[in-house]
Amino acid sequence: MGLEFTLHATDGRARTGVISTPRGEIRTPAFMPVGTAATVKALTVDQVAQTGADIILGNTYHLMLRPGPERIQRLGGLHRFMRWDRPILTDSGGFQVMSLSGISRVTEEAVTFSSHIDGSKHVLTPERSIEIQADRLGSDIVMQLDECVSWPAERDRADAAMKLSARWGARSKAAFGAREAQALFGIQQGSTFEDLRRESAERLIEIGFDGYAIGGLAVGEGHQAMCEVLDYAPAMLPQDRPRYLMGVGKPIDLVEAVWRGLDMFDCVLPTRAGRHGQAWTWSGPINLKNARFAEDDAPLDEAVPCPASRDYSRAYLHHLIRADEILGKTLLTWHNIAFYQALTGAMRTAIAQGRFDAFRADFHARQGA
Ligand code: PRF
Repeated sequence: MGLEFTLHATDGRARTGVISTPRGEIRTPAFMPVGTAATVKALTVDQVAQTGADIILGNTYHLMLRPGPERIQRLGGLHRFMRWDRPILTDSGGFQVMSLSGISRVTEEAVTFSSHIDGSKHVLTPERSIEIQADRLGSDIVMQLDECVSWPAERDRADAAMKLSARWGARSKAAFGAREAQALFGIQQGSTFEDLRRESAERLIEIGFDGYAIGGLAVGEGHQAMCEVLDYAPAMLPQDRPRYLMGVGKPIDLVEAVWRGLDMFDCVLPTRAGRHGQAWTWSGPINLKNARFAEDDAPLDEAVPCPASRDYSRAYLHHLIRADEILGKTLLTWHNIAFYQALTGAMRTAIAQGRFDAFRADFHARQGA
């Protein structure tokens, strides 16, 4: 077993605990900044670490295309390559193929796709995805290859993708074998069909994983439909293993998912939207491009323990973003990641103190959501 998961407290369905890996501890609920191409865009690893992030996410899809997994292995693995010595979770590639590549084709054997960079053809099997993640990159938490259908999905289509994902889960587990220092997560699919979600969970539990992800959400169904799935899906997964909601989300999505029993999250939103001037604060989201910040001398959010949140005026950030200065992207990304870490930290404390319902109500009130 490549990781230990210790639950410290529960409050309703919400949980707080620690995932222990050989590279360090991950406090849950945890938000993983996205480091797609061996970088959390616009930040140094020291800045990422300073926000309190325990783990970051990397992408098989991007790294297999550029600079190539074999090259990263020759350079000592992904941790050494990018100078991040804490845990890394890598996504398996399938989802990025669907969302980013040109033509793609899914068969029982593999997903075949053309690169979004140069159009070159590539094949990704469950076994090759494991090899890239576990052996070449040296990931700490490896995700199985899966097929995520877009929304809305016809039942037959969602059923077939769920079953293919389960078969790929079994092949992933066989390829992963028994590893001491690395962990393998299965991914539940089934779109918004409760019985398909249940069958998916049962098939994955039968295979046996170190942790379980909920995939196939935040693909266009909207906040409410996602919450409806999260009302039943987490309870289908083992209580004593980490539950990871893939590609989610806005701060309010995280709060709602934690309330329903999720432990881990990743999303490009704080980094991507940050580069475009969007910032999240304890008083709600704001966009620094807005003219109302042109002469606002206040910092972004004094309550967030990050230089980007405390030491620069909104007026200065407004100017940097309007002028498309690199520093504007860095500071907004840094602040947003620090805010997400402050948010998961506050949720951990609220759960430990048995006041998560009050925290959630207060968060809704302050975010105007
Ligand atoms: N599968 C994988 N990665 C993902 C997803 C998925 O379903 C999602 C869905 N929101 C984000 N990232 N492998």
